[in-house]
Amino acid sequence: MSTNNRALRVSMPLTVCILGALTAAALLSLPGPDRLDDTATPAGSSAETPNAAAGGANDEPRINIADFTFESGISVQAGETLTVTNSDGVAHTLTSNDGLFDTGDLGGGATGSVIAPEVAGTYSFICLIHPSMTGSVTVTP
Ligand SMILES: [Cu+2]
Repeated sequence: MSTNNRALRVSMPLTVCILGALTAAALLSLPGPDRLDDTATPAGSSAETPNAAAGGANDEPRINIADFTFESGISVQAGETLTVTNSDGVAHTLTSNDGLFDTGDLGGGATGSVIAPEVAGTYSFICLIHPSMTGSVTVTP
């Protein structure tokens, strides 16, 4: 008796599965114009708010220091937080030549941040501890 019951319990979900698979296959094979529209949707429609409050955004601008060299080619929006990571084993600073921003001493492996100036442009900086270390950041409006 119990064998029959078990067989029933197994066959019911199986039937549902097969029906579901067939339905899915039928839907996928439909020549839906909607599907074509989906792929054609431009990706730039999700506009970021320019003055978004500082938070744990994943696309936060970062600059890395390694081997006594500032990472180059970094750009940041005016007023935005720029995260600075010191990947060396000794302390560095990232200090604006114009005194506009300064991480202060960043120990080996430490992370700090500066706020980008409000005026767009290219800003040069140095490491106060090793003045031969120089770099620049591009601030965009
Ligand atoms: Cu340094």
